[in-house]
Amino acid sequence: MEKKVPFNLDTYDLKEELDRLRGKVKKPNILIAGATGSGKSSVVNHVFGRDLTKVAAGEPVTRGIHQFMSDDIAIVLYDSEGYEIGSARQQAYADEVIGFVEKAQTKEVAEQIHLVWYAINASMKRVTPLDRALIKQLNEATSVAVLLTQIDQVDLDELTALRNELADVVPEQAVFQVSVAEELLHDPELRAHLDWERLVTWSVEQLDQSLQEGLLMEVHAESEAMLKLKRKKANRIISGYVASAGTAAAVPLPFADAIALTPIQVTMSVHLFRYWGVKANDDMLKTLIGSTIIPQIGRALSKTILLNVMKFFPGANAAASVINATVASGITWAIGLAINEVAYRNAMDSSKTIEQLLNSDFGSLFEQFMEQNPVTKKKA
Ligand SMILES: Nc1nc2c(ncn2[C@@H]2O[C@H](COP(=O)(O)OP(=O)(O)O)[C@@H](O)[C@H]2O)c(=O)[nH]1
Ligand SMILES: [Mg+2]
Repeated sequence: MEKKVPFNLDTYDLKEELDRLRGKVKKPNILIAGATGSGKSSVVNHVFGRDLTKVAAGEPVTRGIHQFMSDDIAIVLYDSEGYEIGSARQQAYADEVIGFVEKAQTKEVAEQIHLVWYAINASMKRVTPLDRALIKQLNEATSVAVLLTQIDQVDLDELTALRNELADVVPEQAVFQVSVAEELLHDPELRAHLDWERLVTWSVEQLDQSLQEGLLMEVHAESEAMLKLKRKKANRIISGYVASAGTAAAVPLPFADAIALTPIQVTMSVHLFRYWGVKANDDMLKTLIGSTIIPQIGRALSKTILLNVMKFFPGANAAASVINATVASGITWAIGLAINEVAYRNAMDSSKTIEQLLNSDFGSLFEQFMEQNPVTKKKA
């Protein structure tokens, strides 16, 4: 049997682990299409909270389409230059875009275009035959969201007319009305007419599970609906680590020292912090984990819960300080959910820092999730 070396957080190479994680995250490829001035850049800036075309390095992949990617950005963005409405370039643009997407779809999945956001300026009050033809073709190749942009400039009848023009081109659920006008964004009543949250939810659902995390990481989540979606989707990250904790089996759990973490749970914690965009360098993360999470897990496990775990799971052998796979999975699950909940609370209300929240809430959340877990919950 493999000899177990006690885990040491101080010597744990967080950076190496982060690089490995970063390399593993698959990135969704998103193409932004539509006429010049339709609002493509404004959409990107609003959804991602920053101008990704400025942050990332851009490289032309065709005459008019640029690819923007960076190690620190979890999506790859393709921005097409667009065309002046009515210009001769219009048809050339359509040919270029569909040619690019159709070619991409012949490649391996990682290189395909996973999503298109097609912007139509609602204030133009029409959908051109070229838009219709191009959207139809794109929709046969991949998932296309049609964004009716700048809706602050039109009335409801005009919007309805535009939607009707799209009715035979894309499903109704794939049409989104948006605007970045402050007077709409900041008015609760008017905001209800905007589909920003629905656009993100729909887009996430179009993606393969392995690609969803990248999009959710980059989305600038502010609203409760968006943050809840992010919280829910984190379950997939957590279950990956729960599975590896299970297969690692016979995880040494020196709970007496209150160091109930193994590399699996530390990596999961870091992964979740990154997913939620917690801005902290490696040393800060180590300190956070070491000073806030570990002692609380230790305390929780050493009181009632662990006794119950021991009692009901014969595989958990207190004398040997070794815990069986089922119990290791349960603990990992509870740590993951507790960190996820803390990060969600931090995003909902930034009046407390992540460190304060970890100190005040993590322990009770951990116990609560241990109780809820079908594996580790106490039996009456
Ligand atoms: N009123 C209004 N103007 C917008 C909106 N979105 C973009 N614009 C304006 O439309 C112009 C073109 O927007 P931009 O995002 O650069 O379009 P792009 O050329 O497709 O990237 C800019 O002057 C924007 O300020 C919107 O929702 N409402
Ligand atoms: Mg632009």
